[in-house]
Amino acid sequence: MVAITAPSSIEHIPLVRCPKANASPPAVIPSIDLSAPGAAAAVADACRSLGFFKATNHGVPGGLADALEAGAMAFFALPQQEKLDMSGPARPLGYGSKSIGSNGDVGWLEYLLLSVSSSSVPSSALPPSLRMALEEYTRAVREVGGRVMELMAEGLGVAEEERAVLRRMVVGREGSDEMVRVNHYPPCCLLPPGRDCGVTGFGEHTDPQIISVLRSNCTAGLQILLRDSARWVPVPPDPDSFFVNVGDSLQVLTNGRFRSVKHRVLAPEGTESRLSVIYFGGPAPSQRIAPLPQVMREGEQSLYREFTWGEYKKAAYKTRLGDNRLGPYELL
Ligand code: GA4
Repeated sequence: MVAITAPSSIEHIPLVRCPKANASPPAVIPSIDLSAPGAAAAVADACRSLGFFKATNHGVPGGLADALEAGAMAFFALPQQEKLDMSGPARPLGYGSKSIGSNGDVGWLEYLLLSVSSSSVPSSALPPSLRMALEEYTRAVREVGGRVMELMAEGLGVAEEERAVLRRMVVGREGSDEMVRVNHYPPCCLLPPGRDCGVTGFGEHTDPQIISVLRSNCTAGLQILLRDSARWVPVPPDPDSFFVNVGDSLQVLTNGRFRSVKHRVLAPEGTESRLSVIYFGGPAPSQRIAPLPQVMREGEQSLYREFTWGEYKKAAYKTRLGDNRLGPYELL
């Protein structure tokens, strides 16, 4: 853990203009065309091996993300007190700066964490343009999440008439627990340029939900952990694509076939800030999280003690970011 003692430069960060994203990411991050034949098998492969992939050809117009990025950067450029007054401190929802969760984790970032109801993002005090951009963006990204969950089920071999099993736990389901998080990582230049300043933007963790769908501007920083080689690899940013994470709950629903991915963000060096927006697809608090009968082989034992999403979330919020939250639920 890096102690962050330098003064904050979180106010007045200019909007970053994007050069075209690198067209050929390192082979390690699978890039999947969601509309191509074979997408379901590719999604399942990526979720088994990495718990992470890049989704292209997703159908979300670029303008939605651009509008949200502009609105978010204008919001983060406001004086600290105004941001707090508008959204309230993150406990856990609202505006947060450097402090993550309530158990002592810190990072080089500020953020907005909001809950999403099926029709709106309840953030009534936010500037109207930001609120509208968030609502439109969230509606579109939720659809990407839903489509991905269908492809996941198909790739797991679930029969056609039941392929909506995962999607229906989250999308359009009364009381489902969807959230959206806007993270702003200002540049952090604690060391001479060219040296890895190594400051943590957001510490390593897995997401507790079913899936997370992330989009960032063109500033790098996201890394994922390759479980097999215990190696951190950078994820080249691509503002035209989404990145999908398998969450802990999906690991349980698939009885360990899909693995939740450990990821982290390093603070940007140089002059450009990183802005990312993440949609977290969680089910209703009463949803039972246990291996889906549709994916289990005959006689297969569950690897996890069953829980509800509400129980797991409550326990998760008592942990530190880097803790192994599924550990206490593992059987065998
Ligand atoms: C990680 C995924 C989401 O960002 C989040 C985070 C939450 C928070 O920031 O309040 C947590 C973290 C996340 C898991 C462990 C607890 C709770 C911070 C933390 C230390 C919103 C979520 O749902 O879980």
